[in-house]
Amino acid sequence: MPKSIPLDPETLLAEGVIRFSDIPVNTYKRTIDEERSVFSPEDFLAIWQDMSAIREFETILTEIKTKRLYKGVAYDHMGPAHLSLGQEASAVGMAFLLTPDDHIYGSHRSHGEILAKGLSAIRKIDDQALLDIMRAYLGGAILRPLEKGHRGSVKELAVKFLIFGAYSELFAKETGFNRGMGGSMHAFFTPFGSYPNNAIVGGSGSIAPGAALFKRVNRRPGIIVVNIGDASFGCGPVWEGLTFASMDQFRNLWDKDLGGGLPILFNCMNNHYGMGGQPLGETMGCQFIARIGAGVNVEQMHAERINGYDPLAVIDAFRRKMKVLAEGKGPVLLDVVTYRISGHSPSDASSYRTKEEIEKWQKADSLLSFKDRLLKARVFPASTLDDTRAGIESVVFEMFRLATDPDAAPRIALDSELIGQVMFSNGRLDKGDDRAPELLQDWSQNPRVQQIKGKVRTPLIDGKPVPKMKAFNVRDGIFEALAHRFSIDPTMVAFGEENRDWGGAFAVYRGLTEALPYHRLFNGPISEAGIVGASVGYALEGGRAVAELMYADFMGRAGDEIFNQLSKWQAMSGGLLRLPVVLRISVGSKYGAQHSQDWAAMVHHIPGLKVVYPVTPYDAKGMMNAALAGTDPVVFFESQRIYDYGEMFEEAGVPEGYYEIPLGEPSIKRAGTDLTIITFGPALYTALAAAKTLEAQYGISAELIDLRSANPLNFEPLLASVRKTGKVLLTCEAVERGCVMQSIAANLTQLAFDALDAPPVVIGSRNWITPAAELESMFFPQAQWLLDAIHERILPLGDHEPATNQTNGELARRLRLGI
Ligand SMILES: Cc1ncc(C[n+]2csc(CCOP(=O)(O)OP(=O)(O)O)c2C)c(N)n1
Ligand SMILES: [Mg+2]
Repeated sequence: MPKSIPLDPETLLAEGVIRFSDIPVNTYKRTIDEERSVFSPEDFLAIWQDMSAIREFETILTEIKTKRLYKGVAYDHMGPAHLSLGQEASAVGMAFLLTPDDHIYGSHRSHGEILAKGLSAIRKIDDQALLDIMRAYLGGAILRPLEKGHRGSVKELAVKFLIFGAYSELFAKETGFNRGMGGSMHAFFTPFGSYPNNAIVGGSGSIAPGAALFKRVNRRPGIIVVNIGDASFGCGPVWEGLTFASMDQFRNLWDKDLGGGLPILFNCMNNHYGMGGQPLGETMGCQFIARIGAGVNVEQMHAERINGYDPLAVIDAFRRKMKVLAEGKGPVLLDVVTYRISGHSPSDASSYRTKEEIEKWQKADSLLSFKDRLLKARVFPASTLDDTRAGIESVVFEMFRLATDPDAAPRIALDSELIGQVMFSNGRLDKGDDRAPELLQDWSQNPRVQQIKGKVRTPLIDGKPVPKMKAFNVRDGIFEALAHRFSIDPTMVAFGEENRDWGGAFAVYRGLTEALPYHRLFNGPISEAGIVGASVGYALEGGRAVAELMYADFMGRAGDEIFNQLSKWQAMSGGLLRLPVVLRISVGSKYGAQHSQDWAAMVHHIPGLKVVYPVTPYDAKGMMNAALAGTDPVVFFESQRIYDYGEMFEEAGVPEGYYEIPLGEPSIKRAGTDLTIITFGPALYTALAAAKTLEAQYGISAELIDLRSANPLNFEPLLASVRKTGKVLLTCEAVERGCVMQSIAANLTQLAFDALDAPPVVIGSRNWITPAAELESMFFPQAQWLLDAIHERILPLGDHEPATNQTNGELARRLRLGI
């Protein structure tokens, strides 16, 4: 189904002006008396209580960080504490109307948001469900110390649970929401609808649109709120998230019954400071964060500036904007004016602002003014408000005390393997939902499937190699794996640049356009961070995403999303969240310095990612099948150089049916006895050519092993081979310095030193920019280089005349020059 968006020169070249509409600023004016028809007295009291809870929670932390003592309880909190004293009304206003189906994402300064969201959720969840949540969560570990002696209601117990779980998380205790693996800047509790908070400021900006995408695609109720600081609106990923969230296709091209624009509200907690820099008047030029909405889409994101010192103004805005989102007219942007009275962190001396300024905001304090208004309107006598505040303060203090108690709130043992155990979930997930997967046609009708039917899946046909045009190739292998999973898992979506009509930049997706509706395969904006970030958000919510980067060199544009987000959230959640994302990354050639580099080593270095690089049709299909059946993030490298290669190793050919190749198992592509050659990526084919020459010209039998996976990796087959041959050469097409093979070589040296006749030799590409296509043979390892290196450094090859300099002396010279 091709899209149809006609471009007419007459329209596009016609004269006109672009008109903007007014963006409301602090327009809320209702009195408490007027609000009595909207809020019950219990509502007013709840707002007051929640603001008081946050105030006390943060006050205790300030004291503990600065004095290590609060009301007789001594505690040394070593980690960070970014406090939000002053911002209570914004947090409580934000959370008040949200249900547990509405999910919030945030930043390093989110204690108040987590508490507000939790307190609001507790009011909306019935007692039995609350008990079920608390009993099930971490096997009841958080609940257990609280149940003893609790005499109040279930809801009161849940409030304790929330505060104890939050403090415990901050203090790195096992009774924390994330078993202490998240900490102050990353705490969250999904059963109450609070999702990952990000210490990479603005990080949630690219993730949250993926969460909203999940809600739309899978027709789930609720909205996504992403709380972002004002200074973080300078972050690229936030802008990419805005772009992603506001794509016209949601309303123009996607099935109407999905509900239209993404249900996401970008909520700027605008306290007017970064750490000390000021977006207003110094580091940004928009003056009002709300103005940004005007540049994003025609509706200007329904942007408004709101008085975040008045919880009722914030609630009023949320009420109106949630309606906008329900009507499919999202995204929305709110610019919530607030102020942090506390420093950026407790060590902050606030040297960047005056005492007078802080005093003015203290005078305008949202707790004082709200109380004052409630009293003036005679909603409650002062004693009711005072008692409520004292009551919640004592609960907060008690939970703080309990969280510092090593018996009630222990830390994981220092010799525990827990952190190692949560790095990967290593699970299986056939489908994320029981719905029937949405497909537009039967696969038998699909042109790509029909074309593949006529292809040869074995290495030979009539005893001869299969011509390229007829061979079932690497592309086809990946396609078949994707088609299979799309047919099983209704939550699976794929997106990236030029993914749909173009069929993916390298035609892997050709045929999927006909088979899948827009919401399962679509073009993202040219926003690598936005694309990878959205895949993270989509998976955090329970879906399976396949994101694509057109060239490995573009990983830089999605650096944070790959290195800090995709990789870390499973472990930072204490193993509670899963991240079934396959990030397809195509490695280029012939396109010069910025389109032809293999960056597998970068992700190999990052804990929490599975990194694979299959280069045969058999491996590509089997490993993609495994990646798509798992629950971990897999960075799946593909080489443009060999997309159209047929199967050359698997005698029986590539099965038509489903099979998996476990990630982490190297593959012996050719057995041998004299020398081991280990490859990663398309260097397999270079090494194969070298192995053939070694045999034909020098009578040397080389064992050829394709690593296929950099992490995890079973070293046993490598060690068995090296123990047999005593000699090993490793090669890949990444530049030699710091490449994956260096680390494999170092490990082999440690694990099999006694069996080696010579040190492992690594041959990668030169430590240069990738030159023009015409000069590539100077850059990428050639079969000749491998022969020369073997001759010079591993095993003299009789009368072999080296054509290139692969000596140790040359290696040392290059190292000295840094090239
Ligand atoms: C990517 C990134 N850059 C810089 C920092 C350091 N940092 C932590 S908080 C902060 C200021 C953020 O300001 P804002 O977004 O307004 O949030 P606020 O702290 O005011 O809540 C900075 C620069 C960071 N954590 N992440
Ligand atoms: Mg700020």
